Amino acid sequence: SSETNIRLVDLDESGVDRAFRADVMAGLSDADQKAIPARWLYDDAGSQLFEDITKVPEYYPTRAETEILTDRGEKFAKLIGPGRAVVEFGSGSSVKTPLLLRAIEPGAYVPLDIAGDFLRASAAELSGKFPGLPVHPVEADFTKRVQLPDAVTDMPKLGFFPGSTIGNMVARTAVDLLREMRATLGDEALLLIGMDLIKDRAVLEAAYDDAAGVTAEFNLNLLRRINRELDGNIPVEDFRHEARWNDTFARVEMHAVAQRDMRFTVAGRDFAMAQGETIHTENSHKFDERSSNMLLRAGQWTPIERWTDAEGRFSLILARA
Ligand code: AVJ
Repeated sequence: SSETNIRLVDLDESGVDRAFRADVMAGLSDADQKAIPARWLYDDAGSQLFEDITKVPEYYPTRAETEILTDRGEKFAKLIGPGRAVVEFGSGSSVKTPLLLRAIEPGAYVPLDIAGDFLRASAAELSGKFPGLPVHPVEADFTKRVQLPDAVTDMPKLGFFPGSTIGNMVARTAVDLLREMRATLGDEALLLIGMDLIKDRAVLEAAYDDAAGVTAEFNLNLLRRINRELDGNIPVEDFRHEARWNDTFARVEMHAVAQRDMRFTVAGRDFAMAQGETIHTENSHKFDERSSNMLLRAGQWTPIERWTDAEGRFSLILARA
């Protein structure tokens, strides 16, 4: 919708992303635990590295979710029915979308993403695969309520939020997002959402610390991005990637661990780190049946069906408004 011409990225006079700088400066200044929000992992290099992660043998979520989407098409068709506008939150380059669209005979497809060029390119590619399906890409920050295109106003909606991206959020933020989705999608809506499951700690930690070192690169790329975009001199080669299961919060945490005492400068400000101190860069929360139901209920959604892959590693949940 061209009438909503919101500035999604706010650059200063020298081209620096203000929100990125603010998050990094605040995150590196925290005396208790340095931390930077995970969304900044996804610059062009980071997005490519995440694509590479989905192919390493230890990272099971993408394959497990794809298996569910491939095998349960008939069940989706029966419970979801035809004619819904499928609204995908953070569509990116999703390879999973065609599996869903093929199964359910949608009335329209509305991919939402903050990365506009990427969004339009993948929307065009998807259009080619589904001639006759109206596709209405919307460049938007889907963490807030989104005004959907007029063309889908009268269609019931199916929200699609695969990948366990909800797991990147702490409970409070996840609940806020689910409620915003509920407001965006309306009273008749359904939501199909991926949530990764709690499992053996060694399996979880390996999934976020693959032997080939792709996840390590993904994590340390954030420090490289800071150096490049915020005029920093963080000694990236003196950091080690760590994936750590936090059992209290049921999440895998990614940290960048300083290997020696150090000082560095970012955007004109000096920082110090002691050997062993970390920068916390990502949370990936894992769920069981009860905790996922609880989260959905808190976010104003009622779970109606759940599916897992054959090995029981990952869940795809259908909920109604
Ligand atoms: C894209 C958020 C689903 O948490 O599993 C993968 C990101 N980080 N390996 C996840 C990620 C490290 C991924 N999500």
